Amino acid sequence: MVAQVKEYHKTQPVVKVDAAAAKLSLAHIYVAYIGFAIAILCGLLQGLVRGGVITLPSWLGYYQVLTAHGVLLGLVFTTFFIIGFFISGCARTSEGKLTPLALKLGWIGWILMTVGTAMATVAILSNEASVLYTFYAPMKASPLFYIGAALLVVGSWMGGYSIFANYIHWRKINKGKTSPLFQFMAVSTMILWQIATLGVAAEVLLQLIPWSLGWVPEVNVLLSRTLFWYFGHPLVYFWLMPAYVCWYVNIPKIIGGKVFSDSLARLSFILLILFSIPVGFHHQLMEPGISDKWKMLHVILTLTVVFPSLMTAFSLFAVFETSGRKKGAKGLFGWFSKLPWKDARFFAPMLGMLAFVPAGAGGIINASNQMNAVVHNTIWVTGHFHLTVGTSIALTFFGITYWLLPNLTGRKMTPALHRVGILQAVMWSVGMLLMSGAMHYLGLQGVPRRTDYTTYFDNAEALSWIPPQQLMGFGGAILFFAGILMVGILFYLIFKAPKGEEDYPIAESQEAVERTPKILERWSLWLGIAVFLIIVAYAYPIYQLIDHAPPGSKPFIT
Ligand code: HAS
Ligand code: CU
Repeated sequence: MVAQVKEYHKTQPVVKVDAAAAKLSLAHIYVAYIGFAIAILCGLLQGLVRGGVITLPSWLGYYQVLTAHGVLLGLVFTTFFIIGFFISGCARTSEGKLTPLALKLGWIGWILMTVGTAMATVAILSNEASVLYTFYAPMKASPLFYIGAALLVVGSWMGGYSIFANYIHWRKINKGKTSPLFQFMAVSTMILWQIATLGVAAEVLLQLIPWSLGWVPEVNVLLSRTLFWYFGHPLVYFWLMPAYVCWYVNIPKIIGGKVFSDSLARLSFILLILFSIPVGFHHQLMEPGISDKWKMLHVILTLTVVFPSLMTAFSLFAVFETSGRKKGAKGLFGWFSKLPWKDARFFAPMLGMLAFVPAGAGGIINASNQMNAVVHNTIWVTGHFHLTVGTSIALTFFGITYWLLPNLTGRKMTPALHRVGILQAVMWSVGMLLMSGAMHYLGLQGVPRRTDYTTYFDNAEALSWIPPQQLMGFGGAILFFAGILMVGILFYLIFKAPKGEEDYPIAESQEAVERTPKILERWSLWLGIAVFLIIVAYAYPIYQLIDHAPPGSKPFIT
């Protein structure tokens, strides 16, 4: 192990992110993990309640805890982590620093996001916003929650502008050159986020805030859900793309390889921008009021957006195999044993990639109209997203933390810490395997999602669901301890780990980047096609939802 780490440092130059960029990045990572720590406690409580092990005290509601869990992990941990990661990587690929404008925008964004998060958290903790992370109308939260969510989004736009500003500057001083792959990918992700969040911004600003302030009595529920899912699907790609950045750009360097193809990596990100927005109806396949034809179109586009993920899987295998063969691997699978299994920076994301194979297959099941009828609104879907975002993405973010934190704080990941990191990843995976496996199984039995513990008046069938629900709770408990271990590693990395220099791994490309087609960076073209597809997929159905709006719904408070 020590030899492996030493060997790595012999061949890799150590590059530092400067103090100003490091401070901004760290500020994001810290808030991310504070959200994470509160959320995993909520997760433990939910698991134990659903497993029938505990009942919550009267002052704490199940849906309140569930909302805190979903919002803090799905919206706060992810958004803060992603922007913090991108900011550091953009600095790392711009000779270690960000432009003054990028720094300023980044800090404005961080302040807005943090204030927004605090407002939404207060609303949830005071039981004024038990509406879950999807905040479906007509469930109503206090205006504080919606305004907090809006600030979080606006702040994240500023974070995006910071990344754009730095990228524009890079291209200005490097005229005619192909931009660094990391920056290209960060920009793509933030462009996707810009377009996607317009939907939720419209929903919150035009519908939910006026309604929760009592300015309008009723809300068009179907329109609000459609605007939400216009945002909600690309939201999951906003989580996925940073993990892909790690898999494409960071992991090859860690395993001593190169990016398989710079052009293919860029193309996959462009395809993700084009196809991950006009697909939101795959979350509404079972909803009335949207015609089959439009649902069909969204299903076809959903199956199209699978391609960039398959391209990613292909190029990952190619990187693993070529770097393994370079190290002398023989036979069909000899490369497997050449991977640096004792390096937590590789190990945790690798388990994430493995989980993404069944997770992606589950997604394709969900997207298939007839099968969606079986799984929709069951706890299968909860199983699906704990395998995607909860396993693949979370484990990748843990892996990123193992080099990012020490690189930014001037400390070192010791061999012992690598071992603890590997233990953490194994515990997290085992917990998820049990919990998400039980959820998938229960979903097929028809067990609903988003429900408190109940035996349905001791119905025999519902009673048979309890043992798997206990398994779910058991998995949740393992996850909680794995989460605590992660927070422990984080504290150790911030305060205790030995001082030293940790590399920020950025791989070179196997082919000369000059050969990357220039058209891949012609943003006006890709934005134009994206807008066209969005208009085709959404303009008419939204017009219909407004034109044929049923009577609005009165608020409902859980
Ligand atoms: Fe999903 C519901 C369809 C991907 C997250 N999804 C959700 C919800 C969330 C979520 C949070 O069509 C619930 C929302 C809610 O609260 O209601 N999903 C898909 C499809 C994909 C997909 C088609 N989802 C994701 C990702 C997520 C995520 C990624 C988070 C990050 N999803 C759906 C549908 C629903 C849904 C329906 C609605 C269900 C309902 O009825 O409510 C695809 O993008 C998946 C493509 C992925 C692949 C896998 C490629 C594999 C790779 C790994 C390679 C591994 C290697 C290592 C190289 C085809 C890249 C292997 C090594 C070895 C040694 C073997
Ligand atoms: Cu989706």
